This record gives sequence, C-alpha cells and structure tokens, in this order.
Amino acid sequence: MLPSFQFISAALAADASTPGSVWMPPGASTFAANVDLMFYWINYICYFFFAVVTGAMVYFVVKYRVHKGQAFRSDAPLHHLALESSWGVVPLLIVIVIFYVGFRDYMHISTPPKNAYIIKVTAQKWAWSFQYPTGATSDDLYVPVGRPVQLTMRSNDVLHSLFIPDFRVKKDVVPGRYTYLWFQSDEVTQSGQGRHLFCTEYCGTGHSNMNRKVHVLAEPEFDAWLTEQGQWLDKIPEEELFFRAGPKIYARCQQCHSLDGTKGIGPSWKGIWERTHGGEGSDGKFADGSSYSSVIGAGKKFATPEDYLRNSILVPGSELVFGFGNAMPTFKGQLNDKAIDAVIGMMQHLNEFDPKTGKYLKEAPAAPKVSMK
Ligand code: HEC
Ligand SMILES: [Cu+2]
Repeated sequence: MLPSFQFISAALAADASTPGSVWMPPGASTFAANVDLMFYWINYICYFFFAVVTGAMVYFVVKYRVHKGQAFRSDAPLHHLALESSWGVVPLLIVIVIFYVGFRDYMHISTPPKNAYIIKVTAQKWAWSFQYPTGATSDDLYVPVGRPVQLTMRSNDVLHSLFIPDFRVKKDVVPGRYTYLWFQSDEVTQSGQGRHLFCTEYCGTGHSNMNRKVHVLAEPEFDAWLTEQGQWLDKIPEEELFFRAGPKIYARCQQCHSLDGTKGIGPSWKGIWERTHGGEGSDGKFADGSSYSSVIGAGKKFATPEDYLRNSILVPGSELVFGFGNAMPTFKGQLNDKAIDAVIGMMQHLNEFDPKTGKYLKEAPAAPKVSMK
C-alpha cells in the first residue's frame, strides 16, 4: 500500500483531520495536518536522496569498474567546486526549512492556549486518573469537541508518558514535576468507541492497563456526561449501593483483585470478609508475619474490620498483605465514603456476585440509568 497523498490537500485546506496511511493512523486533531505534512515531507525527501545516492553509486560502480588489464587511472578530477558546493548548500537549505517549520509547529504544540479547557491527569502504576473542573473523575479521557483541551499532568510514582496517536501528541509524565499537553479535536467519536490513549513509557507489570480511550463528545453530551459523572453515586439509595455501585467500582480494582481466589497483583477478595472479621481459623496475615487480629479490634489500630478495609483503599501499603508488594495506587480523592461503603458492601455479599465477572447474580429491581466508565 502506498502512502496516501491526500494529506497534502488536507494540510492545504487546513482541515482538522488527515486520512490514515501505512505510516500514520488517521489524524483527528488540529495538529494532524501539519504534523503529517512534515512527516511525509521528510519521508519523501529521504526516499528521493536514497534513490539519487544509491542510483549514482551503482551507476558509477558499473561504469568505472576496472577492466582486465587496464591500468589504474591517475588523472581523474579531484575537485569540482560547483558540484561540491551544491551538495552542501542544497541539503542545508532543505534542513533550514525543516527546522523552521518543525520548530514553529513544536512551539505551537507546546503552548496551550489561554482559553483551554483544563483537565488534571494523574498517572499511577497502573492507571490514569482524569479529573475535571467539576471534581468528577474518570479512567478514560472525555473531552469536548472543537475546543482546545489542556492536560495538566503529574505522576505519583514512576515515569509514564501519555500518547494519543490520532491527535499526534505525546508527552512524558514525570514524578515531581507538572507537564502540559494540549490538543483540539473537531471530530466527535462514535459512542463507546473512542480513540486510543496509551502510556508509552514502560512502567512495569501492569503497563498495558494504561491503554485507555479518548472520547470526544459534542458540548451538550459532554456537559451531560460531566453532570452524571459527578452524581451517579448520589442517585443510588443506600440499601442498593453494594450491588448497583459495587460492581462499577470493582471494575477499577479487577485488574489486580479477583473474586474467585486467583492470586493477581493484589490478593483475591474471596474470603476477605472472613479473614478481616477473624472468622475461626481464617485470620489473615501481613507481610511482617503479624495477623489481622493484631491490628483489628476494639482498642487496636482499627476498631472495626471496615476501618481496616477503608484504610487499605485510601492508604494502601500501610499494612502489606502477606505475599504481596506495595503495588496498589491510592484511591484517595477518587472514591468518597459512599463509594467505599459500596465496595465494602460488595465484599460482604461476595457470594451474590459472579466470581468471574463481578456481575450481581440476584434479581435486582430495574436500575436507574447510571454509568461510570
Ligand atoms: C494495581 C493493582 C491494584 C489495584 C488497581 C487495586 N489494588 Fe487493592 N491491592 C493491591 C495489592 C498489591 C494489595 C496488597 C498490598 C497492600 O495491602 O497494600 C492490595 C490490597 C487491597 C486490600 C487489602 C486486602 C486484604 O486482603 O487485606 C483492599 C481492601 C484493596 N486492595 C481494595 C482495593 C479496591 C477497593 C480497589 C479498587 C477501587 C483496589 N484495591 C485496586 C493492588 C491493587
Ligand atoms: Cu505508565
């Protein structure tokens, strides 16, 4: 498949998007046309000079090969001023243009506009957390269409890097430092599809869990999504919390915690209620050899097992479970008390959930529409 030339017309028309080719995915941000133009341009210049240099080389090798019995030629020209200056000056002019256009666009891509919609991004082993001005958070990125969006990014642990190939943007997310990235997409994504968003800096075992989606929504849908995102939990009555909200929140824990006893990055939740409640012979153990019952109980560090569970979610690693590393990200600021209550309720009623999928198995009254991605 030959790379498409349509990118030229797209760039000239200042169109937001460019078609995909064997080299590039389809472009879907206002940067795409210029980035692609630059990329293909350098690419074709390389093809051209590759052909010129190798062609001339092969031609000369054949033409000036030494024939049998021929004396070595000693009167060949040693210098040719015009030729030599042209192969210095022509490439120089080409790279000056490349530098100019490249630097101009780099500065443009590096400087978020003042009116950008700001979303805070926290990278953690191994999840992204996107936080919106309303306080709502999400695991996938949701952005309004046709508006510059600025990501203000930081890392809680190691070096990560946020990459949205279709938007032609990529930026490292560095611990102890804030980095910015901005883009504008003028194309709404199909519901439930979204564009790829990667962590593109290998950050350990769960690195691939940081492959998420960017959803570009029309302004009214975006606002509706934001409102719902902030309220979905409030709408659920207390007594339905564990089966309505539990599985939705569990989706964020599933990558590390199974329900069926399988050991993952974190301990399975199977039996967690029993081992925290000191059921006969089922007391849990911590990495330092001490038992759960040494910290849980009246007058101890955690007065109730629920306190212990809550603390495990907000301050993971303060008590390391035996056989596991300190690999859990904190959910402080992401799960409020109601959400934590839902999770604890789910742990208590674990036998009512499908151990593979986390789906609620009992007949539930028709659920109000809530979504949490
Ligand atoms: C990246 C992997 C990871 C994710 C995601 C994760 N955890 Fe953990 N979790 C761990 C690890 C590892 C441990 C054991 C080490 C420790 O105690 O900190 C653990 C321990 C726990 C414990 C204590 C378990 C016990 O048996 O005593 C609880 C409770 C818990 N996690 C809840 C959650 C909840 C709720 C979520 C989702 C909202 C979640 N975790 C998401 C890795 C993870
Ligand atoms: Cu990462």
